[in-house]
Order: sequence, then structure tokens, then C-alpha cells
Amino acid sequence: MELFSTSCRVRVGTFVFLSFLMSSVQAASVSDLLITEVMVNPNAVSDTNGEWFELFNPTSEAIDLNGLTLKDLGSNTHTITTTSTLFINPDQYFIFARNGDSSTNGGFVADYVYGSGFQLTNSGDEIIFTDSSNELLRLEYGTNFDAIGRSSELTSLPVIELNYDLTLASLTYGLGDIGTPGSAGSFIPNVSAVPLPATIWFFISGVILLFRQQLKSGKKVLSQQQI
Ligand SMILES: [Ca+2]
Ligand SMILES: [Ca+2]
Ligand SMILES: [Ca+2]
Repeated sequence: MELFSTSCRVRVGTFVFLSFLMSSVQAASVSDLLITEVMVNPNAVSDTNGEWFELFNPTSEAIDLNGLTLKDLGSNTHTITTTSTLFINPDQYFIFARNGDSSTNGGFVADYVYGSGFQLTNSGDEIIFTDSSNELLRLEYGTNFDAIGRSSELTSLPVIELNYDLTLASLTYGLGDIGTPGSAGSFIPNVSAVPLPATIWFFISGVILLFRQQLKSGKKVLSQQQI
């Protein structure tokens, strides 16, 4: 009887532990976001008014951007500060803009305005998100992004400069610049649950194996006692 109780305790404890582990490691993070489009050199309006970039959330969970720092490898820096959370929802495109006034920014709707403290240099620059201690997301681009009045969009993964192309010329917005701020372009990323890292699967497999071995040894002792 005591042996059965011990086995039950091991089983319940293992279940609770695995449930906790699954719920804690599946949380989506800013690192899962994609920088899907960048407008470094608007033509309809000035760079000061019309620069923007777009994020996309390909996970199944909302991700909070409030409190993060947006920066480059130079002196540009901006801390994202809102009164509460700043969620980017699953399957949502989200626009970061230098100017949020759609009557002067070229004609798009911004989700967050970072202002003049962060600029997208035409010849090359970086878009980097960090929290208080870690870098979470980065795109470095060069002169390939410098097309007058035309954004560059992510066309395949991962998020590196080589995987961006100029947006199709037929896709215009607002006053006529080429881009798809706030919506899909020619590439539509899949939305899926955040996969568990391989190391976590390996660890969980080890716990399950240990649990099975404990059950086997318990049955063995029980059968010996019955003999
Ligand atoms: Ca620029
Ligand atoms: Ca910059
Ligand atoms: Ca877009």
C-alpha cells in the first residue's frame, strides 16, 4: 500500500512539474517577432516625417513591447514607454513610425511613434530591440535598402538582410510610395505555436525516462513481495 502511495506521489509530482515546465517555456518573446518591412527613404514626404518599419507576430501569443529599448549601433536610442501594455497580437502587423500623423507621414497609420531619437539612415543602419539586460531582436541592413520611395520587405526566413527584397512596385500606400505598412506584402509568414527548444525536449524526455524506471522498479519490488 505504501509502495502504491509513493508511486502515485511520484506520478502526480512529475505531472505537476511537467505542466509547469510546459507552461513556462512556451511563452512567446520579442525574439520571436519578425521585422517584416522597412522604409528607410520615403519619397512622398521627408525622411523626418515618413520613415517607418513593421513588425509581425508569427506566434500564437500576444507579446508586450512596453519597456523595451529601440536602438542602433550608434547613438540612436528610444525607450518604449506607454501607460500600460503595448501588445502585438498573434498574426498582427505593427508599425513603428518616426511620425504618427497620417496627414504628414505619407499616409499610413502608426501603432507606435518613436520620434526623432531613432532614425533609419539610408545607406545602412540597424534596428535593435533590447530589454534591461539582453538584446532580443536585430536587423542590420546596408545600401540595398536605399530605394527612393520604396520599402524593403522580408521574403523568407531568417531575419537577415539577404532575405529582404524591394517591395513589389504595384503595392503603394497613401501618397504613392511603395510599401504595405500594417499589412502583408508578397510574403505571408505562418502563424504557429512557439516550438519548445530542443534542449527542453531532451530534458523532458529524461524526466519521463526516469519516471518510467521508477515505476518499473516499484512493480518489481511489489511482485517480489507478492512471491
Ligand atoms: Ca532615412
Ligand atoms: Ca539609426
Ligand atoms: Ca507590410
